[in-house]
Amino acid sequence: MPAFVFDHAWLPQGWARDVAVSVEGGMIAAIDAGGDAGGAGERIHGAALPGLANLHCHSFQRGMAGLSERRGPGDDTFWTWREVMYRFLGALTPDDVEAIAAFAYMEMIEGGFTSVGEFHYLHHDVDGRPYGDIGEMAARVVAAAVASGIGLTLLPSFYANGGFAGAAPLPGQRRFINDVERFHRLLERTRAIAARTPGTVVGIAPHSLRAVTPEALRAVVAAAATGPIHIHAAEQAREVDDCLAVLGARPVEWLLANFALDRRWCLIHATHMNEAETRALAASGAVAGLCPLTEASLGDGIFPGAPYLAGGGRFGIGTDSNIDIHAAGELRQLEYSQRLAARARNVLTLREGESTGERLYAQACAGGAQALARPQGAIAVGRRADFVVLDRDDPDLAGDPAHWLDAYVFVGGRRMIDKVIVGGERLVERGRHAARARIAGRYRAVVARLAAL
Ligand code: NGQ
Ligand code: ZN
Repeated sequence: MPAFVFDHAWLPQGWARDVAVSVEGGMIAAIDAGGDAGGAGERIHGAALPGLANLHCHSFQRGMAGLSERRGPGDDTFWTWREVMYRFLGALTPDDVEAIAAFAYMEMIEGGFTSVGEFHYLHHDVDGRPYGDIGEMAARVVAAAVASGIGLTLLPSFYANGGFAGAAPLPGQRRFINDVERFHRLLERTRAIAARTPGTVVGIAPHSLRAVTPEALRAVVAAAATGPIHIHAAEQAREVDDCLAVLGARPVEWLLANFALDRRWCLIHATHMNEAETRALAASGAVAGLCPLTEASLGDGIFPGAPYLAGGGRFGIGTDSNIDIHAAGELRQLEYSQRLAARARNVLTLREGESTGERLYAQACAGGAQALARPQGAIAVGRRADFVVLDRDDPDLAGDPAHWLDAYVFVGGRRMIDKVIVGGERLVERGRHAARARIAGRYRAVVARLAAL
């Protein structure tokens, strides 16, 4: 029964000193603030935060980071980026997918995330035919998570159509496509694969209202009695216009009207909402899956953050395209986008004197844990023993702890991360993952091979 004694730890009630934490089966079994775990604990010279969940990720896209930053012909938009992305994924083998995912997951742990929600749609071979094992790619994602040590919520994506109104898939989408019946076979196989790795959670991810018809969406949701349900919604203005034209309502409006959105649901992006949608989603209990760095990278728009939080809305954060894997960086971008739009400061707080860093971190912890159905997000008994330990010797942590979350989110970011502990296991020391050399070596070979194609 390993135990740690943290110099400082951020408990639900705030910062505490000399916090002894004992761990059983990867979970926090006891906490003694001001104690020393009977002298048995390992002293950790640092400031421990609860590990954050990364609720939205397409891990393979890490392999094209930096490859879509040249101006294309004509207007360069989300839709032209998507063409580059489809060309990139057309070359990936299962080995490539596993190597890229392992590298992305390792960077997530180094960057302050202790679990990931993989919104997984790269299911089939390059010609669109399922692999001999329909769960081949799911198994690769699980293997990558195991290699890195990250907690995994696997969200097999249901992708049936190339666009609204049941449009036929584009050639670049062949690898994603299933009908309802084949999706259920894939889901069953994914559950069997995941069951071999304890702690892996499986949910479902109908890709978007573009990629599934209302009837097919109803069938897939009805068949999933429990577990998370994630869907992309209202990321791009064009998607809102097309949805209005075909379904007669805006994407979030349509989902609210047609499904009982509750704690199981996570709407990814939810960027373009009117006031009524913002209010209703905030009151629903569902989580908005915000991916601020990707949303900025892709030119999506700005989430209506202030009214959503004022209405009690829940959110978590995701790294989505993995252009820059950085927990603190996501939270900073979230607040900064709001500031640019509102021409104001400290927009995502609710009370005078409140720390923006603390509010963002606490809400993202809670929303991420809910959306991924994982017992994490707080240093508390019964939660997973996941800790992001900031370096106590960092000069920006020499002052009052009341400012430490702000220093982490807005000033130091990942530079401040010294250790990361996942399920009681120390995976990162001095900011580096223990398996970095091996995982990075394999990833480097994939990057070199893809560049030579
Ligand atoms: C995705 N990414 O599934 O990877 C999408 C692009 C689409 C974002 N929406 C594909 N950021 O939406 O059709
Ligand atoms: Zn996405």
